[in-house]
Amino acid sequence: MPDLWQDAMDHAVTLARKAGKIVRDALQNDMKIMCKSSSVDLVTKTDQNVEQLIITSVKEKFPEHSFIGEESVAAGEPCVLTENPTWIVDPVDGTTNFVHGYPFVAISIGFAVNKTLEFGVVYSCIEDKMYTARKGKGAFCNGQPLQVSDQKEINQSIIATEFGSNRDPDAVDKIFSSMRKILCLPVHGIRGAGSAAINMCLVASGCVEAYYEIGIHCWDVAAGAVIVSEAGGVLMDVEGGPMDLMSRRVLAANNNTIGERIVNEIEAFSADRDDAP
Ligand code: LIP
Repeated sequence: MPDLWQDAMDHAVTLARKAGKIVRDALQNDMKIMCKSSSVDLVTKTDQNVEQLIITSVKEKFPEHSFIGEESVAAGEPCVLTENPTWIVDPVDGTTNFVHGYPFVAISIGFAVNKTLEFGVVYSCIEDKMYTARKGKGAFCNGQPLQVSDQKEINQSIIATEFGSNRDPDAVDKIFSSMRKILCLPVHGIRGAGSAAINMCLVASGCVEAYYEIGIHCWDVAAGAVIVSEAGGVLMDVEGGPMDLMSRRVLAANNNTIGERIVNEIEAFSADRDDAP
C-alpha cells in the first residue's frame, strides 16, 4: 500500500537540508540577535528566515496542511494541534548555541495527522547528521538504523537534560534539585547538547539513556519523539504517564525501567501549556 505521507516526509528532508545550509552560512556572518519572552530567550533573523522558507514551501506543495512554527507562534499565530495534517517546526533548535557558535544546532520538523505523530526529521546541521523516522518504519541517522541503548541499570547510565530559559528562582531550585538527585543515584554523568531535538536523537542513538526537560515547546520535541520511539525508546511525562505534546514537559528514555527511575527523582513543576488560550 502506498505511504500517504512519504511525499511530505521527503519534502521535509529536502527543506531541512536547505535550511541547514542557511544556518551554516549565517554562522560566518554577523547576526542580529533579538529577545523574545526574556533576555535569555533568543531569536535571530535566521530563525525567522528559515521558518518563512519552510512555511512558504509547505503551503505551496501542501496547501491544505496546517502549520505550527516557533517563530509564527512568537508572532501571534495560534498554537493548536487539530486533526488536520500539521507540520510542527522549529527552524533553529538550539538558538543560544547558534548565537554563540556552540556546534549543536538543528532544524526540527515533526508531522502529525489526527493528533498522532507520523514522521520526524531532525537535521543537526553543523555535524551534518540527518535523523529521520517514519511511524512504523524505524529511525535512521544518515541512512543508518538507530537503536536505543539496552542499559537497564541507572548507575551505568548517562542522562541528558537542560537548564532551559526559565530563570524563576523556584523553578531553577527544582531543576538543580532534580539534577542533584539524579547525579547522586549515582549516574555516570549528566549531559546536555543545548538542543532538545539533538538530545532526543542522542537517546535514539544509544549515546545517552534518557533526556528530560520542563519548559520545552511542542516544536522542540515533536520530531524527536518519533525518532526516539522508532529507535525502540519510550516517551512519558516527567511525572510518569503518557507524554502530552502540548504540556511543555518531556521524558524520553531507552526503556521504561530507566524512564521510571528518573521520574522518581524529578521535582516536577508546570509551565504554561503551548495550547493555552
Ligand atoms: C531550546 C531547546 C533547549 C531548551 C531551551 C529551548 P530553541 O529551543 O532546544 O533544549 O533548553 O529552553 O527551548 O529556543 O533554541 O528553539
